[in-house]
Amino acid sequence: MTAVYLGLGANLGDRFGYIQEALRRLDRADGFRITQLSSLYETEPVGHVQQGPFLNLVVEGVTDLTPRALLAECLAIEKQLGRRRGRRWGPRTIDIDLLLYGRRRLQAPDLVIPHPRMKERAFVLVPLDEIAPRLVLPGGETVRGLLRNLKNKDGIKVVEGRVALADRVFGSRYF
Ligand code: X6L
Ligand code: MG
Ligand code: MG
Repeated sequence: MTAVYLGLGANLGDRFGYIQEALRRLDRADGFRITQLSSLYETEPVGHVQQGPFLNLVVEGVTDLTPRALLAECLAIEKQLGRRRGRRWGPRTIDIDLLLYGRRRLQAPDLVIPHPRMKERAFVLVPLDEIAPRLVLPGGETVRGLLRNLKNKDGIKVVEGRVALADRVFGSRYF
């Protein structure tokens, strides 16, 4: 069993509906179980700034899937939830990024772990710090340390706390 962290984002259509459905489908997938949710954040778009605001959160899970099998599951759920691949970094119904897989490093054409942009993204580091402040990355950095060095932590606000969110998505299940 390996501890993994996923980043979810949505900025098209019923953003919360897509996030909620993605969380439920991930948790139901064979070989993967959610162990913690961050709060839900509304965040200003980064990259292509001419698009609507995102809802973002980070999920902690445990898995006995390989990184590649877990990636395939994430991509399948994106597809089920209507994601269309348009221009790079364009708007999406749901994006599920594999951020960290234990302390492993992986560099393949279609899968790079740790996620190459996570270390400078407030919309990843702020929610990750909430659920795993002392987490150590493969390079030895802590999430808390990366966040301390981050220049721009603006444009992100909590829209629902983690307890209320977990209750809304998973009912009375205890994390
Ligand atoms: C220069 C060049 C500056 C590229 C930034 C930043 C590219 C972020 C891609 C960049 C650049 C990304 C989300 C988002 C995207 C999200 C919010 C990406 C991929 N995904 N903005 N922008 N949340 N707030 O999940 O992360 S596109
Ligand atoms: Mg992404
Ligand atoms: Mg992605």
